Order: sequence, then C-alpha cells, then structure tokens
Amino acid sequence: MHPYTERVLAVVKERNPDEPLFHQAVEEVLHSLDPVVAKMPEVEELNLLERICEPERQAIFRVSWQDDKGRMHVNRGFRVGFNSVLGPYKGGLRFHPTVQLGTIKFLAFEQIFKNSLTTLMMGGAKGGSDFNPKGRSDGEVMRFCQSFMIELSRHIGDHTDVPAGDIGVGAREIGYLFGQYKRLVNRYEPGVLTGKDVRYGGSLGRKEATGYGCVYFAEEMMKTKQDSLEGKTCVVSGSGNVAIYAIEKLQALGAKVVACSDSDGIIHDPEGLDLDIIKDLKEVRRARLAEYVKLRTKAQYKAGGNIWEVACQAAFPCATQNELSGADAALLVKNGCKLVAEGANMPTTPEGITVLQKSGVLFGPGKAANAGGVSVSGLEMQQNASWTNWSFEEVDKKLQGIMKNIHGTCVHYAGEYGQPGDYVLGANVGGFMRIVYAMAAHGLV
Ligand code: NDP
Ligand code: 2IT
Repeated sequence: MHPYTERVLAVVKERNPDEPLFHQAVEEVLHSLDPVVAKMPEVEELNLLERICEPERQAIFRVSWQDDKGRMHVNRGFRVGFNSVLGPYKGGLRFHPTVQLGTIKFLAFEQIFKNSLTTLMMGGAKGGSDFNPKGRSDGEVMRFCQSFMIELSRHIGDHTDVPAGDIGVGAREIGYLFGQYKRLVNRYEPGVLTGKDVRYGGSLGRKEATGYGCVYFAEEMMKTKQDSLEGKTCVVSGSGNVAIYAIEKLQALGAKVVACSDSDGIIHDPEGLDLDIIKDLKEVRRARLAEYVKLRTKAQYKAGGNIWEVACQAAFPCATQNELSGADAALLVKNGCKLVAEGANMPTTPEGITVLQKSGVLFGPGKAANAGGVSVSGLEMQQNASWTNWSFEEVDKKLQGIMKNIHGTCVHYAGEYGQPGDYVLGANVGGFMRIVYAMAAHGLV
C-alpha cells in the first residue's frame, strides 16, 4: 500500500475502535484507491482520503416506545450524514437487532461511492435502529416509527437529508414515518423520504428497482463475455425486497432461479421458484419461508442451510453483509458459478471476493450492482420536486440507462488502472472521481 493510504487506514482504525464492518468497507475502498493516490498527488496534498473517511455528522438518539400491552421499551436510533459534497445526504434506514453505530457507518460510507456512481445529485448517508420489527404488530411498529421520527425530523429535509428503506424498513414503515413527519413540521413535503407508496407520492418502479437494477447490471457483465442470463440456473439469497425483485427480473429474462432463503433457512426448488408464493408469504403475510414447501411439495426446506451449496451458474447475494465467505466462494466456483452480483451491501467477505476474482468469476460489487434502488429514489425526488409522476416504463427505462452507465464507468476505470474486469476497483475509483473533484472545488469541507 502507498504510505499515505496506509496512514489513513491506521487513523481510521484508531479513531473508530470496535467497528469491524466500517473498517472492512474503508479498507476495501482505500485498497482500490492506492493507484489513484500514486497518480494524483492532490489527493494526498489536500488530505482527501482522511476527510472522506470522517463522517460529516452523526446523530445517536434514544427511541422510547410503547408495546400493545402498555410496556415501555427503549431502542437506539442513528443517522449518519457521511458526505454531502454531491447532494443532500441520501440513504436508507435499517431496523434490525444487530444495528450498531459501526453498521450504519459502513453502510453510509458505501453509500457515498454508490450514489456518486449514479451521477444523480445525492450525498451519502444511512440510519436506523436496533429495533426488531419481527413479531411486532402494526400498532407497535407505528408507535416506534413515530417516536423515531420525532428526533429524526430535526436532521432531515428534502434539501438536507432524504432517508428511505433498507432491511426491516419497507413501504409500511416509510408510511408511518412520513405521516409523523408531516404532523411535526406542518408541511406536505413529499421529497423528504423516498420509497413511499405510489398512492401518495412514491415512484412507480422504486419497489422493484434494486432487484431489477442488480439483474440489469449482471446482464451487462454477461455481455462482456458474449453471454446472457437466459437459460442460466441462478441462486438468490434472502427473500426480502431486493431478493424478490431480483428473482422476478431473472425469471423474466429466462433464467431459472432454484433457491432463496431467510434468516431461518433455505428453500431449494429444482424446477424453479414459484414467486407468487414467495410474494404472498413475505409481502402480504410476513410469514417464514419454511411455509413454502407446504404449497410446493417438490421443493425442499433446510433449516439453517447454506444456500451457496446449491449449484448455480450465477449467484445473487441479496440478504445481508458478510453472508458469502471464502469457503462459500470456493464452493460456488467448484459448482460452476460464473457470475456473482451483489444485491445486498457488502455481502461477500474480502476472502470471498479474492477467491471469486482469482477464479475468473465476474464479480459485481454492491455499490455498483445494487445502485438501482437509490437511483430510483433519486428519480422519486425529481418527480416529487416537480409534483409529477412518471409511468413505470419511463422509470424502468431510466433505471436501465443508469445501470448500463454504472457498468460502463466500472469497466472504464478498471481498464484505466490496468485491471480490466476488476469491477471492485472500477466501482471504487469511478465513485471516488466525482467526489474528489467536488471536494477539491468546495475548499475547506
Ligand atoms: P428486507 O428486510 O426486505 O429483506 C432482508 C432479507 O435478508 C430477508 O429475507 C431477511 O431474512 C434476510 N436477512 C436480513 N438480515 C439477515 C441476517 N443477519 N442473516 C440472514 N438473513 C438475513 O431488506 P432488503 O431486501 O431491502 O435488503 C437486503 C439487502 O440489500 C441489505 O444488505 C440492504 O442493505 C441491501 N440494499 C437494499 C436496498 C433497497 O432498496 N431496499 C438498496 C440497496 C441495497 P429474515 O426476514 O428472516 O430476517
Ligand atoms: O443501500 C441502499 O442503497 C438503500 N438501502 C437504498 C437507499 C435509498 O435512499 O433509496
């Protein structure tokens, strides 16, 4: 590593102790930026790396709420505005019991580069809470969201910071958050949150955008090998928002998706997943995936199983961070997998990435491959700002254009820095370039 890059990484680790996910995200990016540091002396002269690695602001707050029995609970809320040089802070909210400050910082850091790659006007942010919505009634979730918004409302705004969904935060939660925000500020400001239901200011195509976008990106990667996803056997981990719409688009393109998962186990359906059943279980009934096999008797359910044991030609990790290890990557390679596109944020461990890249597997990192979600959030902001709505087809066409453009950016920078086909390098450098010019232009920021 370049001595400057090494120094910055050491500072980040010292300044942010006990935040391994944040360290992991920073280390990957800094590693990719090493050749840029060598080529562009102004990066060190202006100390841009250290500045990029320090969040602009971090809010941590108590969220008290009452359950259906009248008991009081306390959770911790977070909002990290990491970088606003390219636009208002933008990024999702995650509600999951594992959420800590370091989780939010890793996600917000990734979001800076992802949002830059989209070329839309969005800075990087993330927020959330260690609240666990699983098993909670609608009323409990509503009261939590209302309480969460009382503090969050002080930090957000359509030109300041625009949250959206992530794990555990979907249209239901965004609805409660939006309703509370409106009551608090006495203004109907559709642009303050994205991922809203289409019936009150959301964008058509936002729900589908991350999953569809990931598959569009994967299709672009396949094209570089004069191949396509048609007829390919695929595996998609998770069964939430991103996974469901990745499966839907893969099936539409003629691929066969044979397995998906939730945190309890995996389903393997060798004839191809029945997505209607999965949507009903997950989107309507909020049930567990284990129930799938009651309706599809030829499918198997394995409690706690490892989805990467299922042989496939293309794999789409769409659940959570570090869900695909070095050993999993080796299994995928052994079973003939030729492509991995990350729908989730940082789902592949550093060891996993090394194994895949060394084996010649096309590897699309999350900050490029899953940028479709935030891209359509950006399009939702555009529609809200002009108080108009676009058709599904118009949004989808723009999404396809954005994903194609991000793919082109990755290919361009990987080539420029002598690592053709290295999408990790391409995405990190491509994202960095817009940020670095803007930060230099803004002076003391
Ligand atoms: P959802 O809450 O809709 O779904 C998450 C899925 O992943 C569920 O099937 C869940 O299983 C599983 N999962 C979550 N945490 C774990 C865990 N610790 N171990 C095992 N399985 C887990 O979230 P999304 O689909 O929105 O998000 C999935 C990933 O995609 C995340 O990494 C997110 O950051 C990323 N992402 C999301 C975007 C979006 O627009 N929503 C945009 C870009 C990236 P269970 O239900 O059992 O918990
Ligand atoms: O990780 C992500 O890009 C998201 N969760 C979506 C963020 C957004 O603002 O739509």
